[in-house]
Amino acid sequence: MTAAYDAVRKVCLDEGADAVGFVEITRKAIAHEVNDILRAFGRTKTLISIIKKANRDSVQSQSLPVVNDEFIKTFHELSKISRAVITRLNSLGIRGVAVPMGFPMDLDRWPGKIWDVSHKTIAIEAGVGSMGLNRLVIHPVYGNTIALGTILIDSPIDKYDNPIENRICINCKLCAFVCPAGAIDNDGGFNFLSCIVHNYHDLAGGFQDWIEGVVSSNGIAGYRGRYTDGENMNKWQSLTLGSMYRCSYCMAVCPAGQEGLKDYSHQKKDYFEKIVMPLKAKKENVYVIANTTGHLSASKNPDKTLRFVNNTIRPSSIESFKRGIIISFNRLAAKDTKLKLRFEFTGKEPDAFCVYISDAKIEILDNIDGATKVMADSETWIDLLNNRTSLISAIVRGKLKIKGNPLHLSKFKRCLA
Ligand code: B12
Repeated sequence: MTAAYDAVRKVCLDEGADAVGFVEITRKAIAHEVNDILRAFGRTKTLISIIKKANRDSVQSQSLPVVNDEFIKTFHELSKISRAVITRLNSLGIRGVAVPMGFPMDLDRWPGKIWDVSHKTIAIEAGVGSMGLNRLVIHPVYGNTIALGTILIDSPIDKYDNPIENRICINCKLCAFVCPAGAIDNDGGFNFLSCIVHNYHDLAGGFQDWIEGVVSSNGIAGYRGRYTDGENMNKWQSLTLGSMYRCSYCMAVCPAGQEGLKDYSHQKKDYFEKIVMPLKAKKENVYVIANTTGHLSASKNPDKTLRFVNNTIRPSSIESFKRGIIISFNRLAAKDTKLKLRFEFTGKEPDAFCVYISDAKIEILDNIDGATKVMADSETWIDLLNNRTSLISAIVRGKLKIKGNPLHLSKFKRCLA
């Protein structure tokens, strides 16, 4: 049965969605997502991108409880709307599932792709909004203060949507200016690690580091020397209520979209003073990994107190190692490094790829000339990265061979956070 675009759209809007768009499962631009989509709902024929707008004034508040309460409620509302849409569609003979807005995610896949559907990718394909410099989807009217959801249904639709042609981001770069952890580059780069270790400090981003801090502290005095009582209480709050972000400033300051531009276009100075500067100058802890761009950026702002954390995103597979190289790449440490490495893995997870580091940038390539070759058993390599074995032991056991300069491996390690 093919469902009618207008009818399904009306169901979504009637149930409280603020915008809706449709994407077919066969669309090329989402091909890389299809396996995970079908894992979530094997009958998927159509993806419905659905959004709920948040109250912009709450997101722009300097009070984190106000901001976080707004996030929790908006996410919750969107979940409720998605469930209600499915119930209505069920009565029309259409089956479907709603993908969670954020958590719960499949943490067995950590640190791989733990989410099933990238709502941003679907929203963009569904023409609901376009990507901003801050890596958030911006709706033409409501801006980026929106929660995104996706409903997977088993029915094709008689019409599908397409991406918006014009960019909604106005390139004001306020998001890059206000980010306390330097995660947003003026040229469109995004430093995932800087964002997650600070913003998600009381969530997934800081959890393992805290556990390891607890275990390795020397008694109660050692623990108290490491963590303040306020930090302990923030952990309690986040574990109890969920979604206790430490930031969201990149979303708060974004003026793009019709509603936001009303506040911004004719009174930029006022907007800067009332919305941007209070967040930039807010006195607070910023969590950083030492000697990374996050550290450098936070240390330039006298209103921020630096708190150092470790990178606990450790690969559990060759696939997550490959992704992790990009995520953990430390531009600061790599600024004078030029390196070509070729990895060849055998055993449980065979794979081969090259890593090229130059001009503080990293690339993963299929082939490269003149690279130092690292040939390893895949499980041994993961053990090595998790300190469960040593390089010497791996070589002696014949599980790892290096062809070329062995020092290149330690040079490579120094380029990762
Ligand atoms: C992973 C994730 C994050 C990560 C990475 C952010 C990112 N740019 O992708 C972190 C923890 C940093 C994060 C932070 C935030 N997030 Co978030 N996040 C997600 C999640 C689960 C998937 C995002 C995704 O699809 N990325 C893939 C592509 C499309 O994104 P990308 O920017 O092109 O590429 C980056 C990622 O792929 C990442 N990456 C690459 N490999 C890996 C591997 C692992 C293990 C991880 C975790 C990430 C990762 O690095 C890439 C380059 O930076 C979605 C929920 C969902 N299921 O979709 C919410 C989502 C994107 N987040 C959202 C929000 C609101 C936020 C925050 C504002 C939260 C907050 N209150 O502070 C911040 C904003 C930070 C920012 N400027 O992006 C909203 C966005 C709404 C909107 N208007 O677009 C979403 C859609 C949740 C929702 N249902 O509404 N988030």
